[in-house]
Amino acid sequence: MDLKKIMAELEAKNPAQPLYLQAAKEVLETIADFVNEHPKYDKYAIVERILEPERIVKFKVTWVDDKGQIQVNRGYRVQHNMAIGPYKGGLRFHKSVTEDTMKFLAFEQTFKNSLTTLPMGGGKGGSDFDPTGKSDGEVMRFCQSFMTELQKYIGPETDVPAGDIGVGGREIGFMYGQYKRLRGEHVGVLTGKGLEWGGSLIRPEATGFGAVYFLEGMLAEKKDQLKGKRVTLSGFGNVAWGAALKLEELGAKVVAISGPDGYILDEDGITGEKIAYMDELNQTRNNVVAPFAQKYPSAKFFPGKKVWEAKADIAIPCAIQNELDEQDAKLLIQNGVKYVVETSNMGCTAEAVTALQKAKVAFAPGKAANAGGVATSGLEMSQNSMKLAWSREEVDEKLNAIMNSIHANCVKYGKEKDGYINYVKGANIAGFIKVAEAMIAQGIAY
Ligand code: 2IT
Repeated sequence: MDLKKIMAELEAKNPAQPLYLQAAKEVLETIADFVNEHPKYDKYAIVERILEPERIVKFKVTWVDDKGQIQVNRGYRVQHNMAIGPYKGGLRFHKSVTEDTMKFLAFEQTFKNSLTTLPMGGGKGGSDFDPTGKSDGEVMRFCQSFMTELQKYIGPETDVPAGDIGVGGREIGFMYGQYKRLRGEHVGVLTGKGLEWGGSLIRPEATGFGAVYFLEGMLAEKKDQLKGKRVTLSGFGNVAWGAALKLEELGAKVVAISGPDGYILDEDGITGEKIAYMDELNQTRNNVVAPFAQKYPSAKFFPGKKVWEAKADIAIPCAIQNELDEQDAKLLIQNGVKYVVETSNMGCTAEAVTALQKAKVAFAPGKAANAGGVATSGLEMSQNSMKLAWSREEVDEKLNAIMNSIHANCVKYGKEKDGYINYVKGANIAGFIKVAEAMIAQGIAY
């Protein structure tokens, strides 16, 4: 493959889509040598084909707010690649959502889902609807309107959405109810459902748990251990919450969390009821972490500052794309951070990743480290198909095994001559192989 030519064509074809171009470039740069060693991929134009989403649905979502005013939002579903299973991926409700955001996330999801070992293709959707400060009624009306259109394009064997930023159990419930009403079917069309109506145990915790299981693999690779390590997390959503729970259980000390308004440093550690409070704050959808310091005297709030300035051994970004830039990466290196587990999707800029890798910091990319969320969604789909529910232990054991397998695959394809593990390269190659082989086997279909 001619990397320069492909990137130039991609840039010309996707103007004003910097996120998609960033995600694509990172993958292309790391798989180029591998692809060139295997001429069949070029023969079947796999790289060119994988870069084009199979379908993008973009629609209008009209709803009425509490004041009786009519609001208009945009809805999206990018059905990126179905080679290895039905489209699968979350829905994001956030004011920053554009077609570019959706495309980059769906592209990443295809590789991530391939890594999980489960049969899931890649997709992503969402809306520029901003849940901040909205009432339950407003959220419900929005979700119902959104699903009224989306239901035309999804189904348990075609496309199975789930949550992402701004979409949790409440939103999944409202959307599931509307799908059921319109279609008259109680089927596994969404994951992240409530336990009483087809959901899986551990799904809410899964992304955070999975990231910590992946981190255990990274530590073991360096004959290191988690116990006693200082950890900084960004974000206080589902993902950071799940990570904090597992980190406490395994004896690490979370000293800082953050929100869009600044960060919280708590030298006593963020443990027990403080972790439950993280979830409470998240449920309000007010998008501020400051109240944490009012509630807990040991916690200090640093308004407008990024959490990466706190001293730590391990940093786990759990917020949003490009939340950690080159300057932050340099700060982490300076502060002695040895492991960065990117748990947000494309949480680090390309320059940040390069800086970390240059300094030989162990760096796990989101598509590997955060795959536990979608993997557990895959397990929810299995349980729905079998019409039964596994125990907490069963789900957790499977999640753990999946994360170990992803880690092993990253090491297999990412170990460099000097022993440093390039997890980005490993994840991209391992994710690519499965999708590419399936596409070749299925003929020139997509
Ligand atoms: O980014 C992600 O992998 C998710 N938001 C979870 C997707 C899913 O289908 O569970």
